Amino acid sequence: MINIKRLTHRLEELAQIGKTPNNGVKRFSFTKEEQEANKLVEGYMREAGLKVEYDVVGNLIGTLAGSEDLPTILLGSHIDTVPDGGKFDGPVGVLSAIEVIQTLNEQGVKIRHPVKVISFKDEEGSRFGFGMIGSRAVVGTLMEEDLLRKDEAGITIKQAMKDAGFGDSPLESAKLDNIKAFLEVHIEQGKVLERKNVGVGNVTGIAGPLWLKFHLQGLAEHAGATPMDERQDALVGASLIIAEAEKIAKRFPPAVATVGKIAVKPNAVNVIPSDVEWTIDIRSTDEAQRNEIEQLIKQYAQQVADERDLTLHITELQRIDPVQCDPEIQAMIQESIREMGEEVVSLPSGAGHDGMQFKDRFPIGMIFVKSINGISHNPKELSLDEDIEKGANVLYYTLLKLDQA
Ligand code: HGY
Ligand code: MN
Ligand code: MN
Repeated sequence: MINIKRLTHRLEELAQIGKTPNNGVKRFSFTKEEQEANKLVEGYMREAGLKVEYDVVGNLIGTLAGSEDLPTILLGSHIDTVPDGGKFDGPVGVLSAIEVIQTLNEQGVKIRHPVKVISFKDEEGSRFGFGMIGSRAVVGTLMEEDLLRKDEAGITIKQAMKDAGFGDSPLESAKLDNIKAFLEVHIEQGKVLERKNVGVGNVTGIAGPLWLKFHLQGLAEHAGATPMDERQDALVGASLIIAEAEKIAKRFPPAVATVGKIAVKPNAVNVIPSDVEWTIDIRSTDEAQRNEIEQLIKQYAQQVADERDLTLHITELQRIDPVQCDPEIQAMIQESIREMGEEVVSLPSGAGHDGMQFKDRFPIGMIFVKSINGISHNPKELSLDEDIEKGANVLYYTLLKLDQA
């Protein structure tokens, strides 16, 4: 069984890096906080007996040689965060994987397949509005033009990558071949496990996020001197579209749609807004359903723009297909949960994860750890030690089953 004291101590130590005033965590990719966090995780990987390296995009990779010449098993998650995130989203997966390898080495258990533990670069997409840079690179779908995306200071991914000491060889050099499967432990970030009163769960599939940026252009005019029926008010237009997006999404449960970011220009009390930019994050485990929601929102937005003499531009930021977790790996996870005397609960993931990038390339499996009150992407994010211990032990037993398969 894994050493939960060591695992939770490392979680706590990592959470100190990028700490925010209200006890959250902010570690954006290619920043000094994230680099510092990578250094710490490198040390854990070495202590676990992993050979440490970085690839061209800055994925931190710990490798354990297998006793036989077989395809590689990938483990891992991410340590980058949303702007004011919790300390469990990502690190629970990276540190559980390291803990499992360290435990196996301490027990002298030989693993047949080579194993790579990866801390994937920029899973969240918080800094550049384009996520999963590391997992895309690992399967060769990260393109040069993707690196032209900019953060709010106008710095491109390419520049940030270079400034952090990466990016000095072709992107293709990050591609990993001959992979058997990918296994990830992650916090649920929802309320299902809590409602079912279990600490861990088997993930059946991952909802696909579609991120769109809406830009509505009207005309800046004097707030006092412009009659109400002669305005081209971009913000009133945007608010009608945002409210309708929620109504549309509610017609298609369990799909979701979220407006998370908005910017108004010129953003002055006494000026009618000329420009509004906002994002919509639409998710469903059913791609056809997600496409229907997308079309309905876009049609309504164009109708509002036409009626109010506004100009509408919609940019696609990212479109990731929903993915099913491999049935055989799910069975191994369920068996491991049963062997630990826990009730088996299977559930889909509303949140996106790196495993989505591996769709149609190699099988994936995910193990969820209960989130208290289902809160995540928030400093109040919390998972209990006993549940984190269960998640890491399920990973331990599942890895052994996968290694024998
Ligand atoms: O957006 C997501 O679902 C994940 O947290 N990156
Ligand atoms: Mn995550
Ligand atoms: Mn997240």
